[in-house]
Amino acid sequence: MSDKAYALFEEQQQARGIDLGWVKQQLSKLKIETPSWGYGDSGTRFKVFQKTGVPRNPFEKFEDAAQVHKYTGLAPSVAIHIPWDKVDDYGKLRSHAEGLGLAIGAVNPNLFQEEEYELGSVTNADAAIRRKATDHLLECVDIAKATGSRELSLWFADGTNYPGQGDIRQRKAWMQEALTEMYKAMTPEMRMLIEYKFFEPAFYHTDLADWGMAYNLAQKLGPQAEVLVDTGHHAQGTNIEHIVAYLIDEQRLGGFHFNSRKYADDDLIVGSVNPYELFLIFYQIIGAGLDQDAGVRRTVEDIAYMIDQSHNIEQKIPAMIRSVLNVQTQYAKALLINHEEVAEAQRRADVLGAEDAVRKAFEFDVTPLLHALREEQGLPLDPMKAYLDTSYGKDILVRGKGGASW
Ligand code: LRH
Ligand code: MN
Ligand code: MN
Repeated sequence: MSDKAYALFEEQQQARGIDLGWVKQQLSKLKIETPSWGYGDSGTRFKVFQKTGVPRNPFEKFEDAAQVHKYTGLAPSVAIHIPWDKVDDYGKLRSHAEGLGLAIGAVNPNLFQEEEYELGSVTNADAAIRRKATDHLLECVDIAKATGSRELSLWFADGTNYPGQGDIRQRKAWMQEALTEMYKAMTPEMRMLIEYKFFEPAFYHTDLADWGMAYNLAQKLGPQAEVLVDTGHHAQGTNIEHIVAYLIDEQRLGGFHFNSRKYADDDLIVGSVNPYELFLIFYQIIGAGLDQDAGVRRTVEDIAYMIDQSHNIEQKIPAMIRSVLNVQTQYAKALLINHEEVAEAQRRADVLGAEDAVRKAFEFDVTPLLHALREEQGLPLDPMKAYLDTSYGKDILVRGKGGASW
């Protein structure tokens, strides 16, 4: 790294009133959870592609995830999806993860891959199917106890394809009933993250279609229920950062599933298409963190940053390294916003001045800052190169084809 580049950068930021000591401190606290399913075989609605070398079981998924953390220092936990990651002994999986320097993160119940769930899981008109689905939610609470996970992350494929197919209000009641049962089973340390998505696989109505529905349900359930924002789950043009600001202010933003979306829920690499959106999301979060209101600050510290991506055509470990680095880069840029300068422009009703105060932070090249940070943390300056220079990617080819898939 060039010390000169960093010295110049520091000088430039100091002149703007930005304290790089504080920026680095914030950056060193950034933790991004990666999903176990991002390491396995995946695909599109049309085909699951089988790659050579993908993990054959949950234990190997953690081994691959450990590589991402080793070179980036950013990804110390891994979310699991049940039954994709079902094992006989979760204590064993936990020790394996811990031995690799990782923790088991959010537990995601899977209520969309069994035959019975064709017409819905917790909102199915058949009471026996609703019972089975609710029992699976309870099973996941028990798994979370064994894995030491704090988060239970819920997404439902439930919905209908045609008007009249289901009783929307009745289904709403069934959803609340099932989640209430789960909520009561949680320990006081746990929290339920409720994810929404406006379409797919159901296309007429989705039982939890937007943040308002998820928020309303969380409100009814209690303080341990919060909303999860998957950046891919919105209509084109939706102002996601507005939703983020609103939920933080209501102290109900539980976390994120980061990914990049061009058309629908395509789960592409976060920050690859619209890095400015990611930057603006962080602008809202950082702004709320600086707020005097202690409640808002607590919420900000508790936000679970998670990746939710499937890597179909790209190599999975480098794709995950790219993803967490993209998040770090946009976070670093957002930390360069001078909030006082923005507020000052707002007071003057200076529209362009306020917009400029935000945007110009995005335009800085934060490479010298990230290099300095990694040097201080004993990490390689270029984590991607450091990983690609090893033989890990080649060594895992002995696993062959036909690994774990969703
Ligand atoms: C749904 C979803 C959900 C997870 C994941 C596998 O679209 O994003 O968050 O269950 O897919
Ligand atoms: Mn998601
Ligand atoms: Mn999704």
